[in-house]
Amino acid sequence: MAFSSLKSSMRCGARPCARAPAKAARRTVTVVASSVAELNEKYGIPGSVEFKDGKSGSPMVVLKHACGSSAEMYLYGACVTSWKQPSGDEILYVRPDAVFDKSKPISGGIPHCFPQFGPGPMQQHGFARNLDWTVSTTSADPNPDDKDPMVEVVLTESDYTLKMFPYKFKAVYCVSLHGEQLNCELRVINTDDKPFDFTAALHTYIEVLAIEKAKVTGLKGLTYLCKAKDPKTPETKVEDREEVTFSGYTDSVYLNSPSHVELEVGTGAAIALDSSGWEDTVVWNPHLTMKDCYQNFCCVENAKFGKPATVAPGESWSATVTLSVVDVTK
Ligand code: TA6
Repeated sequence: MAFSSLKSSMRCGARPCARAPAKAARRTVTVVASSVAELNEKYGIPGSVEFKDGKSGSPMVVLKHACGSSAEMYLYGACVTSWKQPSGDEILYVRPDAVFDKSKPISGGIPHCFPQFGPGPMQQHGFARNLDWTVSTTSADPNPDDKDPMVEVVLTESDYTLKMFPYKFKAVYCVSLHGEQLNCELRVINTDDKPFDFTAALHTYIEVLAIEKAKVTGLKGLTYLCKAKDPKTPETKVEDREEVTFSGYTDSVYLNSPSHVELEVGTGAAIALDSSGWEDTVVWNPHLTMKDCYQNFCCVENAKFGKPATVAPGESWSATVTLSVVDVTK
């Protein structure tokens, strides 16, 4: 963790952008690449989009922006595990108990919850976080003033998913760097001949200096489901705090939250989440149930939970979030 230099990296040159525009350099092929060498051959853009073996040999993609920011995403779970500022400061958090051998979902970064946020009949947070996603396209703009690297991955139904979610679907996840900002866009297409419902979230783990110093703003006045006592029968409450702080186990689903929410991380910096389509915000800190690490992170999750998404055959649902670093001392 190197938040001490975080403020010096806030050049704020980047503009909010839900998704990178069409790029001049684009690599799209239809053949499924299985090794890192093949992935680089088919989709790699040297210096901007590179594939490598990550931990436990699990393939990952590294995005590098010309401004010096970077991001890493494992294809297993399409889990973004790193987003760094040009200073080298890491913004995301990966729990010390995280494993990368595909025996369980990666615990940290930005795991997917789809097609169930939970709790519910399916495994906790659905199956998207414990399946390999397939690369569909990459791009990077050769214009040196605005060189946005992007990777798009897809997940479709399989015998495994059909047992839990009996529908054909295509989930398309696009991750890009716009300057120092991280953009994540999820689109779920119904490729079946009957409608389906789902709930979803991006379970974003953000590193904090110390949980006692962390504050989430933008939630005052909202109705929330407090899952702290019993996640299956949450209590409905109304948030009266300007700043949500953490003095114990916290697991709250804020319904109809605003598009802009911030997490102050305790260093004078905040991580802003600007979203569209997600509708709800989940705030989670495990407190003493995870003694080894609860001090170091807070999850602020964009979710579609209160009102599940309903998608008709041939239709799609989409949502975006842009994460950026904000200087709250100014
Ligand atoms: O998003 C919050 C939450 O649903 C909590 O209820 C808690 O169970 C947590 O996620 C679990 O996440 P994990 O990645 O450990 O399955």
